[in-house]
Amino acid sequence: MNDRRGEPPGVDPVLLVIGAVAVWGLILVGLIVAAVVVDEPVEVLAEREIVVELSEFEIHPDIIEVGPGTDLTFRIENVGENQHDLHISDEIGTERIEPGGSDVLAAGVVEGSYAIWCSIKGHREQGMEGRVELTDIAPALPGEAA
Ligand SMILES: [Cu+2]
Repeated sequence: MNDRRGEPPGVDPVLLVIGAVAVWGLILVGLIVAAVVVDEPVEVLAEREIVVELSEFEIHPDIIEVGPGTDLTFRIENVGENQHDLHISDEIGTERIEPGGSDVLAAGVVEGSYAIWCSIKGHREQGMEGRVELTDIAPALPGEAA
């Protein structure tokens, strides 16, 4: 019988080997995935311009469905009576748009669904929020520019 009570506490060497192999395996998989992702160019299958209207307190249309590979541009019109803006992330968005004003936001190729919102304090909570939804097909939208 193998009595290990006399040995210093530690990890079984077999487990160490298994752990090392697992770690190297994960690193290898990570490198392969990174190489594939880096090598694959973003394929633009369609360019779409969507007219989005901002008002108190909504974004219209609030659901924008686009197909894979869509290079999306927002043409934003503030039809409300207060300043508004349109954000697609915390970092990316328009400046504040005056009532009656407009702006253009190039959102780039849609790679997944995401939220859009007005970043002015309290506006998102009151309803100025929408979503870009990535779908298999891209139906024509009422707000779409010709
Ligand atoms: Cu707003």
